Amino acid sequence: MSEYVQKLMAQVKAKNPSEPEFHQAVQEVAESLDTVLQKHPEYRAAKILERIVEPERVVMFRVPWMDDQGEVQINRGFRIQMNSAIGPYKGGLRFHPSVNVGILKFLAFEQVFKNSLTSLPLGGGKGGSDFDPKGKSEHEVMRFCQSFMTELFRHIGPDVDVPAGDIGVGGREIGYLFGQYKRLTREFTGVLTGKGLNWGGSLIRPEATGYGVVYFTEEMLKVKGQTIAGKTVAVSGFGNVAWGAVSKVNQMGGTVVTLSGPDGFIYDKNGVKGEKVDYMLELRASANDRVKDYADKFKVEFFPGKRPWGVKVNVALPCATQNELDENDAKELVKNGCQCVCEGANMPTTLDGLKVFQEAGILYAPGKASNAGGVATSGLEMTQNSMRLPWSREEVDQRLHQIMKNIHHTCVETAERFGAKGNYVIGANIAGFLKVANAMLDQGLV
Ligand code: NDP
Ligand code: 2IT
Repeated sequence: MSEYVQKLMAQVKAKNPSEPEFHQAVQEVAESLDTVLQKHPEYRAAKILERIVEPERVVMFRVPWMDDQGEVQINRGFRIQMNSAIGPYKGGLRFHPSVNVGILKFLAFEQVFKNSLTSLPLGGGKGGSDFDPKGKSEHEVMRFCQSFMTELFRHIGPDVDVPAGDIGVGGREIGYLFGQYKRLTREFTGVLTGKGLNWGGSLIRPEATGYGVVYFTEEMLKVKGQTIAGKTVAVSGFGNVAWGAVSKVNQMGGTVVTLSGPDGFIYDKNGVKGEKVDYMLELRASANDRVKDYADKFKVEFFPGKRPWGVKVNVALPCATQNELDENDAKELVKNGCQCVCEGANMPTTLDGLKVFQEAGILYAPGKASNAGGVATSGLEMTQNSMRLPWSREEVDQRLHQIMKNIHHTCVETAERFGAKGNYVIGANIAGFLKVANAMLDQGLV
């Protein structure tokens, strides 16, 4: 770590105590940018990175709602408006009991670079609540969403900030949020993405993140003269991203042998295929937080309390949540011959895990590059909303595919240009940074 990065990290930690995920995300990026900042003193002089780590705005609010028993409940709502240098703030909403400012700041920070990589005009933001959807009734979820939007609506807008889904927020929640936004503003606009198809949503958006991850994986394997066809794949999670990834791996002739949840992982040696993929949607909708139900239903092995990284596979796609793959997991994967790790979740690999992959020289893609297909397709949804014209499935999928190929090319080309051939972390961080940094320089001291 250079002196500059050390100093920056000391400042970030002192100013943002108790936010370990945010420190982790900043450190990964800052280390990657060392050579750029040395070559280009203008970024340092203008304190671009020091500005990027400071959110443009943080909104935190009370979300009161009443449960089915008539008891008052209070949650906390947030929106982090991180960076608007290249477009309106864009990024998902997460509803999970673990949500706090530090987690949302790490996600918003990652989102800035990811959105820059998509080549679309999207700034970065993230939001959510510590609301736990687990075990809540339909009515409770609706009342919560309505109360959440009753405050959030004054901070967002189709040209200001456009939220979408993330963990715990899918099509149903976006529907309730959109309905309330419309009542409050009397406007029907593309203020949220991930909308239903009958009211401004885009085809392929539900599948987009997972599809994009697999398109990116295919590009990485191509560099080594290989394809997904015939490969065994470990997937973690069982939510929206995992589902899209499993569907696309199947289409491309690979076999997914694991899924995971907070309760453990399942091993299905015949592959998560056909009706089993549809069953993933049921599991997610049940909000029971259990992947064991899959093992019971399809009579496959279940490993309670374990993560799927000890299984022998060619490819690993972590699609659940942050820091779900640590140094030991990474060593297990490498030892068992895994050749490619492509992140569907945001920051699923710890910094120590990441070093293991890099030292082993296997293909490794950071989420901000490989999971950008979700937000990119949200960008395409915004375009369709502005045109008031929906595109066909083929058109959206083809654009998504092209965007993922372009991001891959950008990562490879940038890494090589800055002397780090094959390092997707450095490629993604530098390319994502340059566009935002130059826009900030153009716009003066903002
Ligand atoms: P879902 O809510 O659909 O699924 C989340 C999955 O991760 C579930 O299996 C969930 O189980 C599990 N999970 C969540 N939190 C934890 C935890 N603390 N410990 C263990 N497991 C956990 O979310 P998505 O599929 O949308 O999101 C998955 C990942 O992908 C996240 O990192 C998200 O930020 C990222 N992502 C999502 C995009 C999108 O468009 N949806 C786009 C790009 C990235 P449970 O909830 O039951 O705990
Ligand atoms: O992490 C992410 O990129 C998302 N959750 C999707 C954000 C979006 O605006 O579609």
